[in-house]
Amino acid sequence: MTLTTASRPDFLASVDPTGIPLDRLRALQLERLQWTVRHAYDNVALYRRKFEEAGVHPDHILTLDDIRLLPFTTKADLRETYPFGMFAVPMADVRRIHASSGTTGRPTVVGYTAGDLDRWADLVARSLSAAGIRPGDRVHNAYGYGLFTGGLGAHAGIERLGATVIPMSGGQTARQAQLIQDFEPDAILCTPSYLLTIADALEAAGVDPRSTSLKVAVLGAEPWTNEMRREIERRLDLVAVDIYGLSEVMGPGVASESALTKDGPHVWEDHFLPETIDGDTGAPVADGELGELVFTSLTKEAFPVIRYRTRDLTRLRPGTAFPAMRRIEKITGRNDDMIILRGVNLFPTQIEEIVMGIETLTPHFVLELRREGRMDAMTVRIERHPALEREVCEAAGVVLRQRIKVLIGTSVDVRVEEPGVLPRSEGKYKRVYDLR
Ligand code: DLL
Repeated sequence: MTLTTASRPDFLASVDPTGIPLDRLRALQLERLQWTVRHAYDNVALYRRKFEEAGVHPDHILTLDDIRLLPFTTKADLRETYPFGMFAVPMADVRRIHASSGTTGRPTVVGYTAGDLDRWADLVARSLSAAGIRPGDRVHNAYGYGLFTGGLGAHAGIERLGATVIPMSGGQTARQAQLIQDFEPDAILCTPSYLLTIADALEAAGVDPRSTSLKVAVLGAEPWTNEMRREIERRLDLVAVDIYGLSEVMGPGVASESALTKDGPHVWEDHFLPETIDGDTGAPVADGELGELVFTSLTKEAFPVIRYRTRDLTRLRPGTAFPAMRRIEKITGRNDDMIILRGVNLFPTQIEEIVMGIETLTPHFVLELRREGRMDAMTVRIERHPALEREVCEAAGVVLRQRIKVLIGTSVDVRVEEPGVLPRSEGKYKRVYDLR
């Protein structure tokens, strides 16, 4: 057990994200990368084995670019070592465990030391502050509490910021709508799709969603487009910003957006080193090019991750609101979400973008995939606008089908449904139903 931080208690501490010069940040990253690689090698059998197989040793990491010598880590590695095999500290030093259910197979399990929880709270507080939330504000937290990192991760950050947390969790939507009216929160944290469900519930209760006390929404945990952002901002009269994270790397607050620039989440690079790679070959792609996002943690004690492949697709961009910290472009989708329809690749967010561009349509849609004979077929089932005539909505459905054909290059069916027919989000929304 070599936690070499004991003699240097500030070694893993956060920096001022606004003011840090780039050369200082890069020097700090290198020092922390070297510490992380050694920590993982010394304490996690799987990392030691993979490093040895790749012929690489912690002593070989002399520059930040040397990270490319290291093997990638994938979800399969986490499954192989289920449940605690990749923890790098004794279990007695683990203060909390989270797990993601995953769609197939065993869940992935992650752990945190007291120091990890402390840094996580700092980073969520930093993210919320970037979103414009201030000490003393009231924050309605509708991310799910429990093994999911969203609820408890956001919770600690709200408290750390000095704001007041309303720990709602997900579900009981009518009650959420009621308590938003009664407690008058300044900000809400939840998935973008769930915020739409809450807006519907407010309307169902006879409340104009634009009339609430909410001024800021910090939304993440699922892909969403800038078109959806505009719809949410219009419908609820607030500022919506994007927060990104994943449990394997920490949870919410790996990267977050500034309310001033709203130009994609800044990666908190004092704690995480991002890379983008070609998903097929693993070769690095240049900043600015589309690739799979890969993270190496720089300060995690219980669960260090080395070159973890997120499956998320994005581009790295230069920092703006936080100049030294690179941004990620809004995530368009995951490798795993990609639908291949008769040879054409498409992401649900592309459909979302088109739907949100047609004013007479609602954001409530799902995609159904079926097999017709030897061909795959996709139906977009979309609810009609409750305030509009059926014919108007049917016409909008025809426009949707034409735009999908032109912009994505594939023919789909569009079925306009009655309001309230489709399932509503209570957290991460399931948009695609594969019935093949
Ligand atoms: O969803 C952590 C989180 C909670 C982030 C609350 C933000 C807010 P997981 O359940 O492990 O963790 O899922 C991680 O969700 O790899 C992305 O595919 C997706 N994701 C998370 N945030 C965003 C975002 C949490 N802002 C997976 N935009 C990630 C797009 C996101 N996708």
